[in-house]
Amino acid sequence: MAVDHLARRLARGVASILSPECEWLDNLSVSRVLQGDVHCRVCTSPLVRNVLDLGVVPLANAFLEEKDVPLELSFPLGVRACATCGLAQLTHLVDPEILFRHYLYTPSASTTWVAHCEELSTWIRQRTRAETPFVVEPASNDGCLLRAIQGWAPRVLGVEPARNIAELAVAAGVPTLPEFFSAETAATIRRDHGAADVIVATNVLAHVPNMLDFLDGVRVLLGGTGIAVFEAPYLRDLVESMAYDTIYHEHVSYLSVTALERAFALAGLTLTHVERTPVHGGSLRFVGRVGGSADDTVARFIADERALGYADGHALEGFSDRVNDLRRRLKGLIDTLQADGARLAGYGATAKGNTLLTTAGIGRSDLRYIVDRNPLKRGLLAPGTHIPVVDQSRIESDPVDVLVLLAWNLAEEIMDQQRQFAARGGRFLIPIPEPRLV
Ligand code: JHZ
Ligand code: ZN
Repeated sequence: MAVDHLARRLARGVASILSPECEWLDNLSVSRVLQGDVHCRVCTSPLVRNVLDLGVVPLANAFLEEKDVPLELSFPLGVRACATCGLAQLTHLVDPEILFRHYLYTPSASTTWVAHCEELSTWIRQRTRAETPFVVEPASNDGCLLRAIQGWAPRVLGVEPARNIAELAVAAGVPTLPEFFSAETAATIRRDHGAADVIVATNVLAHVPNMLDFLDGVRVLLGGTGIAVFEAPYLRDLVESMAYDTIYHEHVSYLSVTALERAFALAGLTLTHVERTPVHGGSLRFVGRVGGSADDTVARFIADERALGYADGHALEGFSDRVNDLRRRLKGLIDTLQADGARLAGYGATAKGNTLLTTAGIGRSDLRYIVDRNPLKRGLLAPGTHIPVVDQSRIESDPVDVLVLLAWNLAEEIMDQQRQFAARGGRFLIPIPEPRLV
């Protein structure tokens, strides 16, 4: 990326944080989220609970070239929670144009995720009544899920703001609109293609600053008997499994069912069903419809959240201390291994891995390199730590004793694939929920 282009993007990013006049912030109809002026993006109550302050860190997916290192910017990363509806959200937002217009993450690099897409596709098919359904996927990435869905629904449309990734999807045969999904985009799609029978949105609702506008778009686009299926990381799993590294600037909300039910109602949708799915360290799968009624899962989740303190953010008390303790223990374990002469590298150039490394003070002198099989990330440096991202062959040519699993959510798949490394005596360090060597 040309230096002046990067500089412009970064300058816009700073402006979007500091300036209330910034265009995209003006578009937030529900909340104006600025430093010192933080309201819940669902219920608009003031956010009174400080949950966590992770300092000032670079953007977790902003892998960069060596020459761009002097231009790298960092942004405050903190979480507050709403005592009224239980939503947890970031204290500072970065312009989605900067975060998502050019993207390096593609889920197809993980066999686990591809298998998950097959399962989700079947799950949706079983709940769809339309004979030739029209399926729309906001944030469709490289079309991984829609490719599975095309097996039973020939009419699909992806909506993906990352232009480089949308091109990959189109090349793979998945029609894709290179846009952010919003109420406005939804109205255009409905006008041009008709109502959707299915909307499926995985790992995007928590990424959207204006969640209510996104849900409004779902309502606008969904036909009367249509079904909207979502997946998003669950706040309860984040806290219980100490997945604090999944907190980064892309993830602006941390969702509970209590907050979701309220958001759906405000957008004119009914939250009709909720269940848990293990992906990404623990997520919710949930369904929205226009009209209709909830099954008993919704009330059950909400009752549990009330009992456990997730309905009013109580459950997040003490989380900060536990995170600080985990950070110290992880760094301590890595220091001890190095003192014993072990050589270490990372596996999985993940967004969360970058949060983990930068916030635990683990750097280039600790990890020689990070292996990743996604070609878009290779040859670049990890944000903040500037550890080089390399391909898997490096494990053979420049051997290490310990691989730190930065993609700990995919530990099984990676350890299975790295059996030879283990057979040679190599060990894996799994950092979350508790740093441990296997
Ligand atoms: P993975 C992404 O987070 C970003 P990340 C995003 N913001 C989001 O919300 C979550 O997903 C849900 C590599 N890998 O899925 C591929 C191998 O190299 O944990 C990926 O780069 N070899 C959208 O970045 C990375 O690991 C392997 O054998 O935290 C996994 O990234 C396998 C299995 C993976 O997401
Ligand atoms: Zn709220």
